[in-house]
Amino acid sequence: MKLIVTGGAGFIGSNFIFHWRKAHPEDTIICLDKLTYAGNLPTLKDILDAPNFKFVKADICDRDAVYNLFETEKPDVVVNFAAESHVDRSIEDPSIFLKTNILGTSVLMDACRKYGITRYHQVSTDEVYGDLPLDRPDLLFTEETPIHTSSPYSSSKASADLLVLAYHRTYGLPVTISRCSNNYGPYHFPEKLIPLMIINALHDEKLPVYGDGKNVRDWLYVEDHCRAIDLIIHKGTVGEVYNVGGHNEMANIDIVKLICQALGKPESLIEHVTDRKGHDRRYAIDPTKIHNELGWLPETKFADGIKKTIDWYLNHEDWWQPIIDGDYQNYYQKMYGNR
Ligand code: NAD
Ligand code: TDX
Repeated sequence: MKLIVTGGAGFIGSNFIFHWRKAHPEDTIICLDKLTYAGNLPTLKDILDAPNFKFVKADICDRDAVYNLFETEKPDVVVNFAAESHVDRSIEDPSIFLKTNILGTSVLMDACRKYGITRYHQVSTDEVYGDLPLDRPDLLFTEETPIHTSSPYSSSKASADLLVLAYHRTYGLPVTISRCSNNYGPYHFPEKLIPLMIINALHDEKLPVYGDGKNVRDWLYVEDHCRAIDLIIHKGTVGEVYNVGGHNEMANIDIVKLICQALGKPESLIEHVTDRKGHDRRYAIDPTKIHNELGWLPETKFADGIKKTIDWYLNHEDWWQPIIDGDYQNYYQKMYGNR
């Protein structure tokens, strides 16, 4: 099988490529990535010259580049991870989110229609369902929960999902969609909660918790997400949406305290800062469908996954130091300077 994996130089896409190469070594992967601020070619350094792998620097919005690639490579499967993925950046400036996440998705699907594929898989998010109240732990997101978005990011992802389903109904494109909760693990870009807190704590810098810190996210180890997408591609039903999550709800403040404890740092580093605009209160996924229909279950317990993740950051300063030495400094000043 030949796959085009878009966004494969980012956090989940790279982990997915590593997963797939191990699980299906006979398959060929072409990674298409624009290498935005969030894309890191060094993440893929060990496989850049490997057999059955190719890296192509291109923008999913560039129709000519995408069509050329499809014409040359004739992929069987397309897995779309490419996106602007950070909620805070979408609040600062939505425009690139609309372009990449919506228009880019449509360009990829047009290429799939034109050249023919056996599956187009869209990597989506639980954020398309909006948020849940903190005082109703019985409520979870199912695939039937209405789309109800809060941020420009989640609105762009929801728009893409609707387009994907429209291409299935209108043109018969063989699509599937996964909507996953918050991932964590190796190669997570330092602007996101868990890596940001680990790296700041290592430098004895303030740990900026938005608002009261009681917002809840449902954390899943990235490898478990990758296995879920693999299963959906192999066994999922075309036209269907699958929620992916591991029943692991945690308040942000508890995650930050846990990181302090694991690194032997004082909780006095924690600083409550101005809340994120429109901040979703709680996400919680009901994964019954993917469990019952495809037999998926998460394998990594949070206690083990967070330990592995912290150890990974401790051992891979060579990966994150160049990132935080670059444009990240300007980003950090702009986002956190006046908070
Ligand atoms: P990321 O920001 O770490 O990586 C995104 C990758 O896409 C980068 O390599 C970037 O260079 C590339 N990219 C961005 N714009 C592009 C374009 N126009 N053309 C080609 N490549 C482009 O993101 P991530 O956290 O790995 O998320 C991957 C996907 O999973 C996204 O679609 C996101 O919405 C979804 N998702 C993420 C999470 C999470 O917790 N991180 C949870 C659920 C769903
Ligand atoms: O400095 C911070 N302080 C803080 O309190 C940061 C960066 C975040 N937070 C809070 C905001 C959220 O409640 O932590 C929580 C997690 O924030 P992010 O890491 O930015 O993730 P989130 O906004 O939940 O979105 C993530 O999960 C769903 C991904 O970035 C999305 O791409 C995915 O769709």
